[in-house]
Amino acid sequence: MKVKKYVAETMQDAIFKVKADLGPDAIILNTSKFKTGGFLGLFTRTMVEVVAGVEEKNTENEQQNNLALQEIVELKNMVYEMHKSWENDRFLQELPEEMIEIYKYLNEQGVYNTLSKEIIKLLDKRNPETRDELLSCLKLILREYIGEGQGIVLNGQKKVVAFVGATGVGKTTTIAKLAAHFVLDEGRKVCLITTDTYRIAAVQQLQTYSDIINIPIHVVYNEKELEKLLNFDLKGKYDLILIDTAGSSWNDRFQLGRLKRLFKDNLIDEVHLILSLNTKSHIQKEIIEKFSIVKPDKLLLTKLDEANKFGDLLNIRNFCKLPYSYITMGQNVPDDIKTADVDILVDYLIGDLDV
Ligand SMILES: Nc1nc2c(ncn2[C@@H]2O[C@H](COP(=O)(O)OP(=O)(O)OP(=O)(O)O)[C@@H](O)[C@H]2O)c(=O)[nH]1
Ligand SMILES: [Mg+2]
Repeated sequence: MKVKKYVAETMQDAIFKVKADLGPDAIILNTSKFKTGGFLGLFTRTMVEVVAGVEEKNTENEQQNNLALQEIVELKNMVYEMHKSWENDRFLQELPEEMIEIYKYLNEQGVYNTLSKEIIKLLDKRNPETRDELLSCLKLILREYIGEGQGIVLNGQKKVVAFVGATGVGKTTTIAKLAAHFVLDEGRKVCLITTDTYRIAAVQQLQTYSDIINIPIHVVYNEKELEKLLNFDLKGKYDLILIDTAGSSWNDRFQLGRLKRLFKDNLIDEVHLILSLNTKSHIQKEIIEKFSIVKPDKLLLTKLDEANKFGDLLNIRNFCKLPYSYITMGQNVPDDIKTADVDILVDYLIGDLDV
């Protein structure tokens, strides 16, 4: 029991103090009066002293309840895991050996378990009879999940395309690769804009590429300058304008807010959200959610050369249906980039599958 002493001028005040401090369950253990103050026995005041206590049973109970709840949650999780593994075993038992191999392979590639199962079920339904049939059915299913890649298609149109993404995913390098491709392979008039004015080196980095490819570059500091460039100074002069942006952490609301303001006037035809494939799946999900603020049209995947698993090519589909535009697989400008051809992506995913 928690016991405390309260002093007040009246019993009522003392009890009020007790209740306020110990709550309605408090009990009075002792009361007494005493005199205080005054001079030579005059002007003294009579005070009331109350000793009250409250059972600490409640907090102990609360702790016990919390412990019990925690145990229940742990037990529930255990049952769920057991059920999952039992279901898994049953699921596997009913499958032919080659399908089990494929299922395991997809799991090793980091494909979400539910997604692997879904794919195996679809495969099983198609009832392939030979090994070749099995592989081509699997490829067809994966193709459907991954979807056709959609690079930048000009078809006589002039386009403004912006690239956004987390810090260091390869935005600037990818823009240089694309600029070189459109200038050298397609003979287009290309111009670069950078809004990445936070790091001095960032402008310099793009400037170096623009010098090598021999195309103009503009640096803009705010949305007004961007609007002026796109609406007046550069309007109609280039087949393709590529916009680089400052990398922002997906938690950086300031940078994301700035991006949103930059893009608000519908001056941009396509926004590509760049994702590095060496980032963990659950973080990809967060990044896609955070960057949805700038309404990306396509996803561009970088650093495939650094990834050792390719399950995310499918996992990303679970939370985002935007088409893949390009993939990059190295630091070399301009070579290490390809349109996100669905067959190439399927090969990345099941290239060394042997059933
Ligand atoms: N291995 C590999 N490295 C790449 C690839 N693309 C870019 N990089 C490297 O990744 C690093 C960062 O590239 P940047 O292009 O500066 O990335 P960014 O997104 O512009 O970075 P910030 O502007 O700082 O946000 C550089 O060292 C690039 O060479 C790729 O496909 N594979
Ligand atoms: Mg950059």
